[in-house]
Amino acid sequence: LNLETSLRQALKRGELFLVYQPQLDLASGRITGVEALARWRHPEKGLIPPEKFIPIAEETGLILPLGEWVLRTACAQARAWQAAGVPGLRIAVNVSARQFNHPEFLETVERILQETGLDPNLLELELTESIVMENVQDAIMTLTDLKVRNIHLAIDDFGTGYSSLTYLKHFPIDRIKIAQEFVRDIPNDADDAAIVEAILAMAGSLNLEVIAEGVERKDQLGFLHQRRCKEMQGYYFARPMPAEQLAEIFSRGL
Ligand code: G
Ligand code: G
Ligand code: MN
Ligand code: NA
Repeated sequence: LNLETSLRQALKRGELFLVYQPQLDLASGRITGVEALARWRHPEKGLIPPEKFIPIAEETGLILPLGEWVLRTACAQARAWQAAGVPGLRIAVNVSARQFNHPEFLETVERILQETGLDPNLLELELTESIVMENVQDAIMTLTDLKVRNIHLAIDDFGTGYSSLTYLKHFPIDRIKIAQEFVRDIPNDADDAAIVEAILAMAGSLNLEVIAEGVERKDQLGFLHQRRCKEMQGYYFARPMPAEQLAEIFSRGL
C-alpha cells in the first residue's frame, strides 16, 4: 500500500489526531491561543510527521477532506474549552493553498463555525505568504470575505516568502507570525536580529499583531521582549500536546 492509499484510509479509520501548541501573551503570562497541528498514528509505521503526509495530501487533493476534518475538530475543541470555562481562547488552524483556493472554502468554514457554534473571532486561519501572493486579486477577495465574517487572519512563516509588509497592508490581515528560521539564532546572528527587529518595527507601524514562533530559549525571549514583541509560541513555553494535557494546564497554569 502506498502512502496515499493509507492516508485515505487513515481519515476514515480515525488515525489522524490533533495536538495543540499554546501561544502566550508575555505581559499577562496567559495562554491567548493554541495552534492546532495534525498528527497521524499509522497502525504499523507509528507516528508519521506532517512534513511527510501534508505534502502527499496536497498533491493528491486529500488535503480537502483532511483540511476540513482538521478545521471541524479544532473548532469543536475550541468550543468545548470555551464551554469548560476557558475564556477567549483562540484556535489557529493551518490552511493549505488548495483549500484556500477552492471555490467552496468560505462555505466550508462558515458551515463548520455554525455546526460547532464557535465565535468566528476565536478562529484564526494561518496562511503563508506564497498562498496569498500566488493570485493577489483573488486572495484579497477571499480574505475580505473571511474578514467581514469576523474570522481572524494570520500570515504564517512570515519573512520566508517574497511578500513585503507594504504589500500586506492591502490585505485584511490581523497578525503575522515571525518564522522560526529568523528566531532560531537571535540574538547572536546579527542578520537575523536585524530582520526580526525590522519585522517588529514595521508591524508596529502598520498596526499588525505579531507573534514570534519557535522560541526555545531565554535569550530569544529577552531579545523579543525588549523589542516589544508581546506574543510568543515555542518549546520554551510548551510543545504541541493533546487536548487532555492542555486541559490540565488550563486548570493549573503553565
Ligand atoms: O507540527 P509540525 O511543526 O511538525 O508541522 C510541520 C508542518 O506541517 C508545518 O509547516 C505545519 O504548518 C504543517 N501542518 C501541521 N498540521 C497541519 C494542518 O492541519 N494543515 C496544514 N495545511 N498543514 C499542517
Ligand atoms: O509551519 P508552521 O509554523 O505551521 O509549523 C509549526 C511547526 O513548528 C510545528 O510542527 C511545531 O511542532 C514546530 N515548533 C513549534 N515550536 C517549536 C520550537 O520552539 N522549536 C522547533 N524547532 N519547532 C517548533
Ligand atoms: Mn502554522
Ligand atoms: Na510557522
